[in-house]
Amino acid sequence: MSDIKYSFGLWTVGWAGRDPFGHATRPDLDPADSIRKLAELGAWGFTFHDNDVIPFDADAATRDAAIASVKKAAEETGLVCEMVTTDTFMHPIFKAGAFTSNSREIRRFGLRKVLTNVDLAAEMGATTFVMWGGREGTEYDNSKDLITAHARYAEGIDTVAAYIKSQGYDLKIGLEPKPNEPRGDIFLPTIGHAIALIDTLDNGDIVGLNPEVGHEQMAGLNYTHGIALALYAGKLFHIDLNGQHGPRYDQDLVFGHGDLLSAFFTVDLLENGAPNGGPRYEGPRHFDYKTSRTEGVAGVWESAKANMETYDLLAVKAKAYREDPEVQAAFETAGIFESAQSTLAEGETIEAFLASEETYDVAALSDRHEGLVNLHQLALKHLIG
Ligand code: GLT
Ligand code: MN
Ligand code: MN
Ligand code: MN
Repeated sequence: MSDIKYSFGLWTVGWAGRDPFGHATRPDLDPADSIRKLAELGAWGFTFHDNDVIPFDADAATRDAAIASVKKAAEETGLVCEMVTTDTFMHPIFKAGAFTSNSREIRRFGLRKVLTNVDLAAEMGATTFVMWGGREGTEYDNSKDLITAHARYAEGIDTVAAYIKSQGYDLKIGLEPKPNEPRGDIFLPTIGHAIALIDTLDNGDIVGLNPEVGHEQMAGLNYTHGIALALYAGKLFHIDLNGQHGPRYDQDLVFGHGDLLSAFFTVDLLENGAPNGGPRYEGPRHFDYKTSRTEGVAGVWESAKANMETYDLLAVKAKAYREDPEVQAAFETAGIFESAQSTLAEGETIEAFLASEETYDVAALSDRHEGLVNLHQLALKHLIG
């Protein structure tokens, strides 16, 4: 395998197959065993929710033992705990949200759970703290004051960010958008919505995004465009890679097992950067998928391997695509390199621009051949050739 840093949520391999229509199809796994197995398969890191490891009702001794067991497995294998996240969705107390519940007591309970978990994240050496607000939302538009709910959401996130700073932790928050499921409508449904809310925070400098492939695609959106915007905004702090077939329930397939062409362009952007350079994603290649419930335990590890294998294969193909002189020539024809020139010249004022006698050959410009089908066919040939 390549030396790309792959990381896995313990809840991904740990999913026993319980869904709204059926019981578990596999046994629950011991998180420490999962860490050992992931290390064996060549993963670099792991991530977890507090309750993937520590039962919701755990007393202090149970909690300490659970953390010690995971730490021991991490130390033995060298697997890095790079991200920690909080379960604010499973327990019935969070049925109407944690940070956006109408109940102030529930919000204070949720905040305490998250802040306690920030301490654990720092203790584990994690550098990213993900917040997926799965229950922050509604089924009915009149069930919350929608403006106030966003204010409470912002308040909660800002408080967590302020706490991270006050403790001097080396942690950044990654908000994870999702349009729906489990709520009818989840707040911060897309990358763009999250960036807009971050802009209102006092401590937004340490708050960014953890976009998931399938979640953007559930909203009918283009994941690669979304992470490009997040990179441009300096907000791509973490990623959740998986597969999805268009707008429907959250499929959480293995990376590349959904829209393969989209996965190719995602890998191309992550591994090779944009054609004209610009900000790069330097974090771990993190997978958040679910082993299909048709699979036995063998399938859990086959699926984990398949994620890394698919990414590796796409990385090799994306590199060859970008190094192909024909592709570079097609970039030139399409004007991709010209797009790096600013529209106004350096120092050119708007007044000077408007006053200039510059003329445009509208007919010739309209006839411009972009050669985009050729360029895309070159990509396709690299992908399946
Ligand atoms: C849950 C969700 C994922 C999020 C996890 C982080 S929880 O499994 O479906 O997309 O990344 O809280
Ligand atoms: Mn998902
Ligand atoms: Mn996710
Ligand atoms: Mn998920």
